[in-house]
Amino acid sequence: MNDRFLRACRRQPVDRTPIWIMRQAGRYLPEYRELRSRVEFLDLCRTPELAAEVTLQPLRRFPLDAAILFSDILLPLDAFGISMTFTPGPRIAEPIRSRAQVDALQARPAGEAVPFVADAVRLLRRELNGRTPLIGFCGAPFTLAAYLVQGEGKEGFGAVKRMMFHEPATLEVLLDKLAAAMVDYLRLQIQGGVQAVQIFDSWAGILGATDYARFALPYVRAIVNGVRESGVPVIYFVNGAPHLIEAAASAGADVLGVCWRMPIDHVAARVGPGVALQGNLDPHALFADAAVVRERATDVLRRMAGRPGHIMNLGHGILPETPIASVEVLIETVQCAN
Ligand code: 1CP
Repeated sequence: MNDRFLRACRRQPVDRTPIWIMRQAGRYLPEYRELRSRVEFLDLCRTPELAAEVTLQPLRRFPLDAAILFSDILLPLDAFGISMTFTPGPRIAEPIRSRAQVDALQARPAGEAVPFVADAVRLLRRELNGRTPLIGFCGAPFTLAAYLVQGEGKEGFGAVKRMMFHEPATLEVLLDKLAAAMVDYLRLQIQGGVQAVQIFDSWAGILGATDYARFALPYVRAIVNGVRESGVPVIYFVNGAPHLIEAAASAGADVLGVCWRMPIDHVAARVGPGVALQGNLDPHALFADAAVVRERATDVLRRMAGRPGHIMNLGHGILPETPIASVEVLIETVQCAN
């Protein structure tokens, strides 16, 4: 089995730097768009055979070192009975704005609410047959709350920040409930067979350091602690977070996913050797010529050369219009580098 990704998560020696790409299954692939033109996004996620198919699509094209389950961070909110649509971003039918709404939220077990996720994981483990490790994931509580309170994706997420200042205790109750539900959800994926999990904190960067320490970090720690017993490596990706790096590294995850904004060796110097790092090529670099893609990817590798525990990745999700040829150049560059 190709275990260089799992070895790098644990900061063990590897034959070369492993690579996978955040959001590698999805809209930049013509075969995804073709399938998606016939099937609604939520139906793709909720049908194990189709979710497994989309997960495998990038692996058929590229020699990636890990697969990531096809789903979305908001899917497990089904457990709270929250109804949503994707157009293409998520829209919550009734945004959560009041203490009464938060108090009324009660999670069903993930195994009852989203059994299709565990089924997709089991199917994938059979199909992958030990060739490539499978990553499961969830959203971090603050990022999930940002969508739940705002009702949709929106730069700034004013609604969750208003709740944070006006009704901090309400937000804390919501975050507590989300953290507990995500522990249950990740355990379901781990029981199904995922070999690593990533917690996506895409919006934590809108918080100042003091508020991050109160409204984001403790709930990520709760998730990390809640799955630690399984022994599965945990990756914590925080976006837009140069001001939060040391705090984020203290969440207890095995791997810190680094956004594209900082040179990754500067992050390494700030967090020390106790955590592996994942990242962090700017996703927009893939719109450049092959020579530039090669140069930028080599630069990231060079910055991490000799440091145990580096997983090559982008510094945020791959963008929908990304040329396939650039993805090929990126992967070749990593494969040939050491
Ligand atoms: O129409 C479509 O095809 C739907 C587009 C789409 C896709 C392909 C959405 C809606 N989600 C996904 C899949 C998805 N989302 C995956 C699996 C694919 C893979 O990784 O290979 C994952 C891991 C996610 C995670 C996700 N969803 C995040 C965290 C990662 C990140 O990019 O920061 C976030 C913030 C979301 C919310 C979301 N879901 C979909 C969209 C378009 C968005 C972003 C909305 C916004 O602008 O806020």
